[in-house]
Amino acid sequence: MHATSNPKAPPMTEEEFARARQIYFERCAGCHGVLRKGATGKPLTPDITVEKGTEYLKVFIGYGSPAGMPNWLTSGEFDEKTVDLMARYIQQDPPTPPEFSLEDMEKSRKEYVPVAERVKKKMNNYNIENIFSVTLRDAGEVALIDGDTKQIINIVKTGYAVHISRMGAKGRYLYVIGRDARLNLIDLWMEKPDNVAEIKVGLEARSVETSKFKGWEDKVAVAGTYWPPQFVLMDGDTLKPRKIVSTRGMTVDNEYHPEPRVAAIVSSHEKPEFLVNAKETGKIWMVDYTDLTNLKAKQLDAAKFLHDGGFDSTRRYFLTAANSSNKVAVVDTKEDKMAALIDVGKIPHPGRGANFKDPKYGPVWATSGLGDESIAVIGTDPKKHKDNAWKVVRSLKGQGGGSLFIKTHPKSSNLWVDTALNPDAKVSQSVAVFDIKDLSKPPQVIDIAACAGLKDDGAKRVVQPEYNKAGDEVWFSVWSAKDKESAIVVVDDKTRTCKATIKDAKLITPTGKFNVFNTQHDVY
Ligand code: DHE
Repeated sequence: MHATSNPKAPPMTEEEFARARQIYFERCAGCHGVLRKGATGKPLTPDITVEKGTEYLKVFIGYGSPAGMPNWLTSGEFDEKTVDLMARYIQQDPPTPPEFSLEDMEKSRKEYVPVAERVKKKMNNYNIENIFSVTLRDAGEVALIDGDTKQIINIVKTGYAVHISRMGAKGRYLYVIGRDARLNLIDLWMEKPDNVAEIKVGLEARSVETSKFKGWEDKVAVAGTYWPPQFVLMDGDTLKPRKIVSTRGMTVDNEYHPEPRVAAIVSSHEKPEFLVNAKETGKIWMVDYTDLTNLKAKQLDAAKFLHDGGFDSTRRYFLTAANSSNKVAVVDTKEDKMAALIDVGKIPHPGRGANFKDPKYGPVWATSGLGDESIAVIGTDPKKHKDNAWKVVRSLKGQGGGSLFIKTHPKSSNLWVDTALNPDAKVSQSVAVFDIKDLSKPPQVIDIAACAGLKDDGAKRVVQPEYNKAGDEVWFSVWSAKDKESAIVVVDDKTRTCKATIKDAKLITPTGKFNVFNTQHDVY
């Protein structure tokens, strides 16, 4: 049997423990933390879970909660036995995974095509700027889809449950990071775009970015890990690791935290710096990448727990969610200092957020959230609209809690809001679209899953709007379990009608979609 320090914890065999540990890593650690100290999800340390007991925990795991805990049983992802296994597992002591050094990283690194042997110019006829990199979550792959023809260009092997794709500043290399911390470098100039390099940067990761400041384009790449809690700076074209920086340390409340996971990273347009969110400490690191030997980094006190975010339309200010504080933190990347901490709705979750011109309040950035239906619209122009800057100028009412992403485009007057994690299937399968020209009107609700016309009864969660380069199409994933059919639905932005559905047996669990041009230039 597996030995644990709390005698009241239910028994488990070593075999059960090993299986549950793997499932926990794949499904739970992202929200609850490797050490189970909690962040987006509640803390699950044995002092709490043993008190609650197996039966209570099973209900939560099986049916989820409106605040964003997935319904693992009723969605078909876990069976009864797995729910029972996980309810017992989280009452055991959390195992501490090993550290991961620069040497471990270097050993894992592969250069499939060394720089000298790479193509010297674009060797294909694709309109690269309109390619979409689509996460095939449970397949450990991304699909590269031609945004013009809607044809799949290639399915590229990547890490497990890829989290995001980020485009290099020069528009050639695509950086793709898996939850298992495998980072792939894809060369879009190849006749058939594919991997040219790969590295494992830790055991669990969510974020990657490259240098975008003028003169430094793609020279340095950075990847942040959830475990170990650190980030690594690498050469942009070979992924050779150069410097690891640990994020362990004191929180904004001056308490030590052993696992401050690295959440969103963005690349400053104002200075040769990366902005790195350390989730649990609530600190935003500003890392100067010009001298890796004498590394200079400044830490700004924001709030807990930092998650995702993006720039305002001028790309000077970084707005990021501190989701357990129900706040949005604003960093001025020109002055390297906090500009504001703004109270918003429950558990803000912007993705990269949405920038548009509010007819009454001027330039704004908006976020929806997991915890309630509110959409916070925040003024972002301290020069010409000083009174509105860094204030919630309006709160829109979306379809409900469980919203993950919000999106618009400079050429559009629509603001699209998903509700992918809402427990009501009707809500999770549809999206709300607001008319930016008249935000007093209630949103139109569009049943995107119905457009996909899928033949089976999967979860069909509609997730993450993403525009094409021209800003006249918006793409949605219709996301079902890996043994069910999924699809991508393309909506005509002007008419708000479904224009195309991309279906293919290889499109397994599509979630995030990243348009090359929009990702390269931080257009959202
Ligand atoms: Fe994400 C962005 C972490 C679950 C799809 N997600 C991010 C970022 C972080 C993060 C830190 C910002 C990266 C950046 O900008 O550098 N996500 C986490 C989690 O910890 C969490 C809550 C649980 C987990 O175990 O991973 C989680 N995320 C999910 C999903 O279940 C989603 C819906 C489906 C999937 O593919 O896993 C999902 N996350 C995404 C997407 C983005 C993202 C599509 C990028 C949005 C964008 O427009 O930039």
